[in-house]
Amino acid sequence: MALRGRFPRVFFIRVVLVFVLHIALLFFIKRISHILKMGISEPLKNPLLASSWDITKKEDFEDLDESMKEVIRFIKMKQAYVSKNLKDEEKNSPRTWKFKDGNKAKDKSQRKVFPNSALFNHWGNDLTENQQIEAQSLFLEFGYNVYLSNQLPLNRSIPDTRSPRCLKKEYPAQLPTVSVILTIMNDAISTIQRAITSIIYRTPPHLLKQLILVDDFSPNEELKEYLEKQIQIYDLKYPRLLTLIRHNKREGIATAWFSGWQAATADVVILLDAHIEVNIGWAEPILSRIQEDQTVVLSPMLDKIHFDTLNVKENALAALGFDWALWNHYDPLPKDWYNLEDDSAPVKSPSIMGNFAADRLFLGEIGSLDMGMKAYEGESVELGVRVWQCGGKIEVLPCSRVAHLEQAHKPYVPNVRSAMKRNALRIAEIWMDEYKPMVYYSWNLPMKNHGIDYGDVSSRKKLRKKLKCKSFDWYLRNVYPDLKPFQNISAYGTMKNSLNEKFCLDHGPITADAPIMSICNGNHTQTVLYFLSGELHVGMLNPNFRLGDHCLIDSNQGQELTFKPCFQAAANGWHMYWDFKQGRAITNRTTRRCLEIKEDGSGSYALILQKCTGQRWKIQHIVKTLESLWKSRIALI
Ligand SMILES: *[C@@H]1O[C@H](CO)[C@@H](O)[C@H](O)[C@H]1NC(C)=O
Ligand SMILES: *[C@@H]1O[C@H](CO)[C@@H](O)[C@H](O)[C@H]1NC(C)=O
Ligand SMILES: *[C@@H]1O[C@H](CO)[C@@H](O)[C@H](O)[C@H]1NC(C)=O
Ligand SMILES: *[C@@H]1O[C@H](CO)[C@@H](O)[C@H](O)[C@H]1NC(C)=O
Ligand SMILES: [Mn+2]
Repeated sequence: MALRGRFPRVFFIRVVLVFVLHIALLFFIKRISHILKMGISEPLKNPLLASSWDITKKEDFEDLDESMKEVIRFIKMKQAYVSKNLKDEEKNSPRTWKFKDGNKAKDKSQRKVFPNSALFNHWGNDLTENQQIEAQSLFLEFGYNVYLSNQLPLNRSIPDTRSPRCLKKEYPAQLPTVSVILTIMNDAISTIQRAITSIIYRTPPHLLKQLILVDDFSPNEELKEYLEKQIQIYDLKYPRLLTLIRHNKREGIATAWFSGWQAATADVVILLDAHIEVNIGWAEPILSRIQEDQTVVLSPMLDKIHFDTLNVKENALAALGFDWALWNHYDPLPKDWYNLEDDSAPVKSPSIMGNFAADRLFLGEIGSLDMGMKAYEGESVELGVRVWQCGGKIEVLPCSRVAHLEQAHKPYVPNVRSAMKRNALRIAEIWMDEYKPMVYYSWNLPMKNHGIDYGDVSSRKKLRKKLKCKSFDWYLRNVYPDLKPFQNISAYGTMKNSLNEKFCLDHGPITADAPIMSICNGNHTQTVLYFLSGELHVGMLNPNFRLGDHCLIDSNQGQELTFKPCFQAAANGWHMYWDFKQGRAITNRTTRRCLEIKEDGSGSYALILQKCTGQRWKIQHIVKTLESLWKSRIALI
């Protein structure tokens, strides 16, 4: 009791000290990552090192990427929380705030420090506040639950997701050897080690010739040193199995694949992310299929490791397709496949599933990897169209299962969209012939003077010629008929009225049934497609537009306009055809009434149909080459 008067000050000093250490810890995790200096299965410890980082300096704050800003906001939040509690303490509040690490508080339901963080939706209820902060900062750093990953055994079992038919299959004793290549980009050590462990345990040892790690200049600088040490340890048990390649700058996935492929010596290469766990019997189906046919490029079927709980969920079997922006998505299984009535049969796929296997020499013959592809995104489609057009094929193997850790966000891969846009144009220019405008439409770019540098494509075009690769038209007809081209587009992009060019025609919210005018913002809801037929589609370009797109129609009620699904409007004979020439009025073909806008008194505009008053419209991009483009084509739809 005598100590009571002094207690708050002692407590305060302790809190401040622990805070300094905490901030040091958070920056340490980002900047130094000594975490790495552990033995293979030693649990990771909290590295507490001092750091001179001063988060109060504004310009430093501006330099940080968003995720680190978020950490700092959290720290500040926590500081506010502590000082509040400190006052409580002084007021002799019964509430005490233990600022010590430890699992003591397990019995109590913990306050959520990050109520809005996706990490804690289904996980982490029993973590102390300090543990929550550590877990959250690791999560922001890597995009998945590294805190939990660090605690799970490296050799954990995961559910066997193969169909019963797969278990009955027998594979030849003699199979090709394999070099497994793991590409690393800012992956956590324990996650990489779990990938390595699963591969070593679940691949027949006499077939596993190499395990090559390609580190694409991960930001955690000591990864290389750490991995080199690890390799020495692995070498004692598995001589010369592991190899490490580290890029000196960030190259992107295609070049990382290339580096791995170049270092490989086995018959077959399998290229995987480093945040995976291969499942039982994963390698044999791949190796025996390639033994049968060296021109087939394979993707193991990916199951999902949840980013938060790290539980494995079986994914439904699918092929991997893409849209005209060249974003990948899962496609339904082909009809032919169902006819086989065998759920272990390989699935023909338009593209690879991010991870793939190939005969090493065959991959070289078709140009290995396009190192002109930068950063991340698009490489699966590039490989997909190249393999098919140049004489190979792609299959997904239901009996080969690899669990893939999803990332809730991708730190250190800033601006995925702009990388994708650039890579998509590159693919379009090299491989897509007269269909390349589809990609430009989808990205709402003009065909010329778009200002996007997609690199030198001449050597890849030469390669295509040398290999006598087939056309993209062939690819669409024979491999991917579900990818429907937009035909007869005469204008695309935003649509502005001469009355006020700050406003653009806008679809509005997804559920909207009438168009609005809103301040031009480049949002996809403001892109329109105007067809030669006179149809005016508003909103995001959709390759299956016949099902999903919205057409502007006259509701036939006074001045009002409305949206209807285009296929429905066409089927019902609704009036959906508009006359338009660039810089002119938009008129109803029947009544000659005009689509115009009217100020509503509050500075906004409403769209109306009225007697023409001379308003003019402009659509951003006009298609000039249309006639010649389609003249010789048989309609594909
Ligand atoms: C993992 O390794 C430990 C230690 O070698 C062993 O006791 C355990 O059975 C292994 N677990 C699995 C699932 O293989
Ligand atoms: C495209 O336009 C041409 C020429 O006007 C026409 O013959 C063809 O049917 C149109 N195709 C589609 C799919 O509307
Ligand atoms: C784009 O449109 C969507 C859907 O209407 C909306 O939620 C979003 O806020 C818009 N973005 C911008 C930058 O206006
Ligand atoms: C054009 O006017 C006719 C006659 O009023 C009407 O039935 C039709 O819906 C209108 N169509 C468009 C696209 O405005
Ligand atoms: Mn991945």
